[in-house]
Amino acid sequence: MGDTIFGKIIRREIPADIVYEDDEIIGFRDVNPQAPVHVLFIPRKPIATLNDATADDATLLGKLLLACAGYAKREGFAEQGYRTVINCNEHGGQTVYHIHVHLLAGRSLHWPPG
Ligand code: D5M
Repeated sequence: MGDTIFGKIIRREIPADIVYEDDEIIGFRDVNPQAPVHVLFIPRKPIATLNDATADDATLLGKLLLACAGYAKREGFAEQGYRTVINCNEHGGQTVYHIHVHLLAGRSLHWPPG
């Protein structure tokens, strides 16, 4: 796949407010926050969309979700609640083609989303 702005963040070519990092995953604040807490968790591996993930990525996808939950617990909003979202392709509202999990928290979120 082609490079994306998230690839540049991974390689530190552009700045980001990084709040979590391990050898496989980076978490950073969304530039256009939709809630008081809005963090994106991405794999260093450049998977374009959820459709492009394979069985080989199952553990990595699980780690992405666990990274979200771990962050929520450490930051103290896990009990109050939060939402994780993966947008896929045009109708899902995906704009950056490097798979990412949105972690949204800090307010009561509406359902269904628009
Ligand atoms: O979400 C893509 C998200 O990525 C969207 O909420 C804005 C955010 N974004 C775009 N560029 C940046 C940079 N440079 N830093 C942080 N956040 C960024 P999607 O699900 O693809 O619509």
